[in-house]
Amino acid sequence: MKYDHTGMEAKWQKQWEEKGVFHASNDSDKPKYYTLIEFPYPSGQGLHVGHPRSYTALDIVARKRRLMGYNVLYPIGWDAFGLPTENFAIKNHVHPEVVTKKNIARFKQQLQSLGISFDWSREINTTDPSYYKWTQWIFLQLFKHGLAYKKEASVNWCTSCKCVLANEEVVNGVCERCGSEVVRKVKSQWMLKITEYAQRLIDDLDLVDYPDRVKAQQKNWIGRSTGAEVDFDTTLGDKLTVYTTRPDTLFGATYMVISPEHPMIEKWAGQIQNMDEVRAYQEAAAKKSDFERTEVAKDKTGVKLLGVQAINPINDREIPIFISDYVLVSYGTGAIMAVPAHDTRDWEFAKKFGPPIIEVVKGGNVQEEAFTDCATGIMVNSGLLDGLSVEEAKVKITKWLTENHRGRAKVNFKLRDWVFSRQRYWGEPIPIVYCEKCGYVPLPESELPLTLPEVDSYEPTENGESPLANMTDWVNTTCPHCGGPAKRETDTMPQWAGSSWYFLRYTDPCNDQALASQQALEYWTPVDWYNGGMEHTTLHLLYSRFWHKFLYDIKVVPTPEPYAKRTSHGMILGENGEKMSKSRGNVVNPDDIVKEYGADTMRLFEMFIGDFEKAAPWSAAGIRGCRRFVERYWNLQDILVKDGGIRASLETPFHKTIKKVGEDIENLKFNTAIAALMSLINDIYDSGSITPEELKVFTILLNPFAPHVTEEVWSLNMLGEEMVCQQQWPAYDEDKCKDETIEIVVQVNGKVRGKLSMPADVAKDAAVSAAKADEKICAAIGGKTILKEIYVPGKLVNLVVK
Ligand code: ANZ
Ligand code: ZN
Repeated sequence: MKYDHTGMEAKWQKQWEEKGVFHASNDSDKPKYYTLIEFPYPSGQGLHVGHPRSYTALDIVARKRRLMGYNVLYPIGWDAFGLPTENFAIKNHVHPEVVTKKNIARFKQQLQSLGISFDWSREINTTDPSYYKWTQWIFLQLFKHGLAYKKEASVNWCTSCKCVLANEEVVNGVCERCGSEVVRKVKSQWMLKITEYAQRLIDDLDLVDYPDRVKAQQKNWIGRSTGAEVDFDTTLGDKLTVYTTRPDTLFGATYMVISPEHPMIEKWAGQIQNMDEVRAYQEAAAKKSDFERTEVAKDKTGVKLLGVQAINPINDREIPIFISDYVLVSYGTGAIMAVPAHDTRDWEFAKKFGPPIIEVVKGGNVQEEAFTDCATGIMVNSGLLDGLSVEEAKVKITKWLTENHRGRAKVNFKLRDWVFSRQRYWGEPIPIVYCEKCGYVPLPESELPLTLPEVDSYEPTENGESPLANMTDWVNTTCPHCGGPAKRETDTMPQWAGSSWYFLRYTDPCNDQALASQQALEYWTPVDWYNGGMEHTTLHLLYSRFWHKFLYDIKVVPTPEPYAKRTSHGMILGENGEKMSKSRGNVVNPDDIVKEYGADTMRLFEMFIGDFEKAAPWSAAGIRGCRRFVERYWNLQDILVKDGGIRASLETPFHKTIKKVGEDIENLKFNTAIAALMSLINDIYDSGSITPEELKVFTILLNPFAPHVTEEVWSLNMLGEEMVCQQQWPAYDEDKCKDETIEIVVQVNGKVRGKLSMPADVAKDAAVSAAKADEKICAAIGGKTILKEIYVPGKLVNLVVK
C-alpha cells in the first residue's frame, strides 16, 4: 500500500477532537505540565510558515509529556485587537468584529490541519467581552493601587497610524508596525507605572530559566545605573539638578545642558535674552525622535541661554547653560553636567560651542585610545579627589555632596512608564469616567465589561482623538461617584493589554466570577515552558511579567513569576535566505505544503530545518527529503514479521535512539532527534525485517513529530490498545546504550597491523590475549620477544617487540 496522506490526516484530527484526548483536566491526580506558545494575531494574511515552527516544537514537548504520564495543558487563543484589523475595516467598510471572526476561522482551520495537540476546548479571544471584562478588571485594580495614572506626556506619535506608540514600539526611529516616521507630541495619556517594578523585574530573573540573551536584553532595556544627583545653583536663584553616573568628574564639568523641554525654560522666559532662538530650537527638537536625538554619530546642535549661568557646587565657578536635543527630558532629571574631557557627546558639543575641556581623570580622556577604559584612571585637577581612583573618587564626592546638601546617591532606570492609551477603536475600552467634580472615577466592577459601542466610522478624528470621541451617546454618562454628568474615557488600551495575562485565563477560561479560580491558578501556574519570539523580549515578555507581579502582590496569582522556562525560536526565511515577504516574492504558504506533502512532512521539515534557536532558510529539497522519510516509515509495514520483540542485533540502536530522541527534545535539538530516527530506520532496513515490538517503539518515538501517520500505522497493524498518543514513552536501559562490540586497533611497534572486534567493556588482559592469538598479528610479531603491552581502553592494543 502506497503512503497517501490525504484523508488520513483529517481523519485523525477529527478523532482526537471527538475523543478529547488533548483536553487538559482541572481535576487530575497526574502531575501537571503547562506548555505555552505566544497566541497569534489573526491577521488577514493567514498563517505564515514561521508560526508552525514554534507551535510544532512545543507540540512535540506537549505530546512527549503526555506520553510520560503528565496532565498537559497546551492551549491556544487569539490576540485579536489591533491596528491591521482596524485599518482593513476602515478601508473595506466592514466592522472589525466581522473581520476578526473571519480571520480567526481561517487561522483555526489552518492550525487544525497541522495536527497540533492544542486543547481547543479552552480557546480564548481577547476581543470577546467575557474576556476583556477581566482585562478591564485588572486595569481597575492597577488604577486603585495608584499604578495607572493620567499624564500630559511627550509621547511617540506615528504620523501614519495616527496613534501613540510606546518606546518599545519605536524601532530605529520609525513605527515598528508600519515603518512611518515617529515624532514627539504632547498628549494626555494613561500611563502604567512599570517603573515601580524595575528593580524586581531585574532581580527575579534569577528565579527563572530563560536563555542568557533574553535576560541580558531585559536587563539592558530596564537599564539600571548608579550614580548621583548633583544640585547646581543658578544666577537666577533657581536650582538645577542633574543626574550623573560619573560624579567623580565634577571638577571637569565646564557647562550644563538641559533638554529643550525642561520646565525651567518657561519659568525663566522673561529673563532669557534670546528666547526667540530658544523657541525655534524647541520646535525643531519636538519633531525628532529620541532615537535621532541621542545618536552618537550625529552633529551636535544647541543654543546657549543668555542671561543665566549655573554655579558648579564643587568650586563655585560660573558655567554656561545650553539647551540641546541630545539631553532627553524623560531620563534622569532632564539636565546634565557636561564633562567634555570624558564624555564623547559632551566633547563633540564643546568642540563646536567652545566651553573649556578640563581633564580630570588621567588616562581617561575622550581622545585617548584607552578612553573606554577611563574608569581605571587616576583623578587629577580635582582638589580633594586628586590621586584617587575613579571608584574611590565616586564614593568620596558622593559623601561630600551629601554632607554639604549639594546632592545625593541615586539609582536610575532607563525604563519609562508604559504609555497605555491608544486613540483607536479596536481595543479594550478604558473603564474610567471623567467628572468635573470628582476627577477620574473608576467604573464599578459590577458594570464590567464596558463594551465597545457600534460606530459607523473607525477613522481617528482630525485632532487625533479616538473615533469613540464622536459617539456622544456613549461618551456622555453619569459619574459613579456623585451622579453628576461625566464623560467616558475615549482612548482604548494598546495591543499589549490582552496578552499580558492570557495564560492565566487558559487555566479556567469560562469563569465569570474571577479571571480564573484560585484552585485552577494554584494547580496550573506558573507556565512550565513558554516558547516565543525574541522580538517580544522587551515588549510582551516584560509587560506580562509586570502584570503578573502586580497580580501576585494583590494576591490574585500564587507565584511571583509567570513563566518558569522560556525559549526562543529563530525565524524561517525564504529560500533565498531573506525574510519572507510579499514584495520579495519568497513567501511559502503552509496550506500548499500541507496539501501537497501532508502535515506530518511539514512538521518534520520545520523541525529538521536547522538549529531551532537560529534563523533558517526554507528548502523545497528539504521538504522532499522529509517526505521520503515518512514514506520509508510507512513502508516498514511491508517488512513486518508476525511476532517478536526487539531483536538482539537491534537492541543497542533502539536503546540509543530512545535515549537520544528523549534528551534532544528537552534540549530543543529536534533536528538531531529526527536524524537519530532516520539512522535507526536504516539499521532496521539493513536487517531486512521489523518485528511488531520494534515497530511499536519506533512509532511511539516518531509520534510527537509525525502524529497522523503514526496513528494510522498503529491502528492498521493493531500495535496496541487506544491511540499512539495515549501510550507510554519507552524507557531505555543505560547499559544497553553502549555498543556491544567495538573495533580495537592492534599495533606492533606502533604500526597498525589489524583491527579486532571485541566486547565494549573488554579488559586489558583479554584484549592483549586476543591480539596475540590473532594470526595476522602473530605473523607481524614473527617470534620476537614482547617487551611491553600497552592498552588504551576501547581503542587500541600496542605490542612493543624486539
Ligand atoms: C557626567 C558624565 C561624565 C557622564 C562622564 C558620563 C560620562 P547612563 O549610564 O545611561 O545612565 N545623562 C544623564 N541624564 C541624561 C539625559 N536626560 N539625557 C542624555 N544624557 C543624560 O547615563 C548617565 C549619563 O548620561 C550621565 O552621566 C549623564 O552624563 C548623561 F565622563 O554625567 B554623565
Ligand atoms: Zn463626580
